[in-house]
Amino acid sequence: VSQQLRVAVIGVGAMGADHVARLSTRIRGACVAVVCDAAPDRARQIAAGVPEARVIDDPDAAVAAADVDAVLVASPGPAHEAQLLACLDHGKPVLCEKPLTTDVAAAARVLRREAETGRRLIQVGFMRRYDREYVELKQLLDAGELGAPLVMHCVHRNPSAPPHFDSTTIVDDSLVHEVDATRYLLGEEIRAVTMFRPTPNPRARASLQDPQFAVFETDSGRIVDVEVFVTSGVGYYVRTEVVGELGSATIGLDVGPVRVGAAGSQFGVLSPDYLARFGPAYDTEVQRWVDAVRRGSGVDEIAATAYDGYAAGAVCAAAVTSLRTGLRVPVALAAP
Ligand code: ISE
Repeated sequence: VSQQLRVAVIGVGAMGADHVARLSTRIRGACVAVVCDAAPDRARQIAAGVPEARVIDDPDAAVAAADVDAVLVASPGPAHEAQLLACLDHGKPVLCEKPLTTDVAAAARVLRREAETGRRLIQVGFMRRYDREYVELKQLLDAGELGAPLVMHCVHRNPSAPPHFDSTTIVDDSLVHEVDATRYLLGEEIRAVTMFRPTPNPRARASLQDPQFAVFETDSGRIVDVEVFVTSGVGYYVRTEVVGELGSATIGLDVGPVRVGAAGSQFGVLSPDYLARFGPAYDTEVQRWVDAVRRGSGVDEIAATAYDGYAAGAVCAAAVTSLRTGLRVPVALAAP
């Protein structure tokens, strides 16, 4: 690895473009060497803002390029498997945006191939693990300050959904964060999922099941409920409460300063979107990935691994089945 970590960013939609900006301005020890996107014009437009970056249209060639040390995958989920396998074939560390893949068999193939390399090369972009409040909540739980955690309540609201979102995408792209948060914070697997279908938002596209309501059961019998509502029309609002034997803790209240004015008292302004709400978490995540790769360990120690990505995918697959059938669906997981 040369002094600067030379990164290829594959997929420069909203998330990938944000990563390009981050890598080329705020992150120390890295630069964007290559930009790649299924829409070549979009790649050119983004690369134009980064003097040292060039465009390679073919993702395989972008991964293989001699001046690329590591890869950041931010393409749509269904494209991830092939791009991850290419990274593994070339022995290049990769930070892959969630979801790892959009089907469990593909995730298992990726996991197997990574094991064959004998190294950890894949880190999955569950950025909430780097959010200051999540870090504090995790420390609180690990230190036993709430006693045994018993129940967790999660709220996940977006102002609006991208046009390509259908009811399954809500599970794979949005609910998946709560799956990782549950596994990470509680430190155990989810053994079953039941999905409920509340009255759909009349303002949402017809056929979109939004909001969705999930109930996870963990291996030890804890219950986690999640409201996901991606067409809330309001703001970006992610809140988590853990209830333990000694008390409860809530993060994500997003209250900021309390304002009092002619209209009465009002809490702070809601984040407009996830890039604003989790911006600092993304910065920390990418900086720690760059540092870990430059040190020679392919992944950061608190990052989600390929196995975490696989397990989250297995829970999401069960959730999609439950969304269709209304039944409680057990999660089938291979051993780590
Ligand atoms: C988006 O893809 C994300 O990852 C955001 O964190 C999530 O809140 C949003 O619902 C997804 O669409």
